Amino acid sequence: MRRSNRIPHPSRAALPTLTLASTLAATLMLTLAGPAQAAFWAPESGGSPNADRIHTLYTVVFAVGVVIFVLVFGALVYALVKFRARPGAVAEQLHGNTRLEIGWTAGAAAIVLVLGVVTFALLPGIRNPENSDPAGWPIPASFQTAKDPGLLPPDGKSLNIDVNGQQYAWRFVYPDGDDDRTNNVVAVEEMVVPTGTAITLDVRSSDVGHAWWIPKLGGKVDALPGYTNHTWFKVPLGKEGVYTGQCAELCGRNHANMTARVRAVTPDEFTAWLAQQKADLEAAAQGAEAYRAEQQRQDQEAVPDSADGAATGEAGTSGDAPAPPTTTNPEATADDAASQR
Ligand SMILES: [Cu+2]
Repeated sequence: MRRSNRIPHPSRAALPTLTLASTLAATLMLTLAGPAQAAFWAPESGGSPNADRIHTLYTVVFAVGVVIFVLVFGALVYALVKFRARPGAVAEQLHGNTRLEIGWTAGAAAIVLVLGVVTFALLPGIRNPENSDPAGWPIPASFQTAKDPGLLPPDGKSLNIDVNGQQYAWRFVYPDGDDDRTNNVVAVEEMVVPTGTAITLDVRSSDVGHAWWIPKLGGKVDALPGYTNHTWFKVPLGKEGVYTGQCAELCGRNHANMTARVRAVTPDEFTAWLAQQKADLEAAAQGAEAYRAEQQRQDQEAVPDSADGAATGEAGTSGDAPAPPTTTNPEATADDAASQR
């Protein structure tokens, strides 16, 4: 039995037209998809000057690459068509073309030179922190805990935050310059920062290798146990909002859940947030202190009772009293102490 409903093959002549049309349609679709697809072509940016410069550098290199691609493949397709096999055609036998060879060597060298110059021109702005804006958060001296001048903005002032990766969360500590690490403001999973302010990060890990990356705020930084890596960002004033990222190094079975968020707020909102955090810590510390005092009082009362019964004399350590609260600050853990500089 013969099938009568076969789809006819496109004619030979229609094939190149079809290919060209579909390529054009795909290109148009991707181009017109607009800002939502911007990250398809280039790294995300817009949240910090260093991310913007990474974007610029990428775009320049990409554009040069596109020009080279078009030239090389244009020449290739031209040669394939123009010099394709024909009955009786014999290829010209030649040896070398000095001008052409010097030309493409010099051309390639020039391309490398241009890319090198552009890269080295943009690199300092990507690596080195910028000063805060005049309307940024006035950083109190106690929060300027980054000491290495090579990692600071030119004016030497940054809000320094400890970023600690652990399976499977990011923990942010805002050291306040004193030796008491239990009274430092801590945030988990969401870092809160003021806009218009130079933020420097000390990136560490408590366990395995992680990678800190909020694409709109700059490049990726490894978080490794035993090392401290550094990066920075400055969210422009007026660009308040939430910037999201993801641990960018496979760190275990829940790696996919290790998201990261930076919430940029106005300098005034940040002042209020920080004050609230400090107040909460203070209240928690006072609560713990009151609890300890009460426990001590109860233990002392219990001494006469246990003295006539128990021979051990370890008054107050047993019994059914609930466990004392842990320290007010989850930062003060042993593993963290080990990973400090
Ligand atoms: Cu991780």
